[in-house]
Amino acid sequence: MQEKSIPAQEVLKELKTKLEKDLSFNSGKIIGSMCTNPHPIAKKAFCLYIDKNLGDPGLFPATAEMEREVIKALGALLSNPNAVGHIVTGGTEANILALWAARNLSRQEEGKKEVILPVSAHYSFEKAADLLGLKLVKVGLNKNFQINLEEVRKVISSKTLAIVGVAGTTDLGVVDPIPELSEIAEKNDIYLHVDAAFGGFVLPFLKELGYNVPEFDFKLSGVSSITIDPHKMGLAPIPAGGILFRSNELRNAISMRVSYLAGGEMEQATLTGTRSGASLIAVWAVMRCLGWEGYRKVVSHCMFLTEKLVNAIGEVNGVEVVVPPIMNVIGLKSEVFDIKKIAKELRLRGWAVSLFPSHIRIVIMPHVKEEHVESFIKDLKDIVRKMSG
Ligand code: 0PR
Repeated sequence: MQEKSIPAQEVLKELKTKLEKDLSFNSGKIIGSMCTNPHPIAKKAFCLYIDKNLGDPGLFPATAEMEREVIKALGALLSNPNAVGHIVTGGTEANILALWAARNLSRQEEGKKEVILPVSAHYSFEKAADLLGLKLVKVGLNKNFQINLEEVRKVISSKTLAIVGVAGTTDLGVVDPIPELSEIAEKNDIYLHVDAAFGGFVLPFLKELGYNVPEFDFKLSGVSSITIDPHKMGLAPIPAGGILFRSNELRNAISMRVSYLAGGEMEQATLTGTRSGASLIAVWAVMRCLGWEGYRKVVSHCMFLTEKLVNAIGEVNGVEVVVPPIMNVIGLKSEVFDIKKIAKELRLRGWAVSLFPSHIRIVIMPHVKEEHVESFIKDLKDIVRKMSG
């Protein structure tokens, strides 16, 4: 950093040039990300209330009250208006908090260190296990890319601390059989966490839209906690993840009292101390502005475009979808071409797709418009045609 001050106007100009290389959601080229352009009201609210700190709720009691309102609303969306929890930095923190609670709840029971989860689970569980001294027991998938229940039953033992099911996997948007996992968890008295970081803001609306959606939430009595991220399909600015516990007793397992704060004594159950109130207020604002009706429309349009893309892929020789998509996540594979080469060609044409070991992931987020999908299809067809010739 230089010694002398620089006028703000100049710094802003500098920022503009320095950030030119970043992609923008508005370009429509980001077609493999789980984040999107935040809703305008969320951006506005975020900027207006940037100074709020939920780490000292005594200073910001109204913001803290709004967090309870958001959690109650998300709880209602997930079939439990009595759920408790927090808006945190993202799905990673939410997943860590869930396993932290599970570990603390079973602290008395020596040797309970294993977490059973599908190989498709997000890498945040690796971080959680490393931090918490837990061992991940990874289970394979069935032909529908869901956790293999037979294997789950086999690996359960007296060492099992928790089971994780995913409602909207990172790579394919697949939903694990949560009703069966819930039954298994209850029968064996094991903590069940559902990672609906992406699916939480999709599945309830798909259900209302008449799609055949499997149960995945607190309606299932074995579900202890759920991750649901507003900064993915919730149209909120980063950072905004969500962790919901079935009851206060579970949340209390990770809560601690802090007595010296300017706002007075408080108790906290998040990883971070100081944390953004603006994020939470932005989540509140976008939920209020859209209402469930608004989210339903967003999801409905994303699914319309997803289906359009799937149909178009069906017409391209040599490429196919990995599995018919349940939500707005599409896996693209090929038995004929090198999928990495297709990804490379797409990227050369500016398409920011995700690349998994054997497939390309496309996510039709709200910033992806019909013309973007059409132009993507055109490019895909062209690439495949050139590769065939
Ligand atoms: N759980 C699931 C099922 C996820 O898919 C993700 C992230 C997480 C937890 C962790 O959430 P945070 O990243 O909020 O901590 N899913 C996306 C992924 O890894 C995140 C992402 C978002 C990646 C935008 C790229 C991107 O441009 O693919």
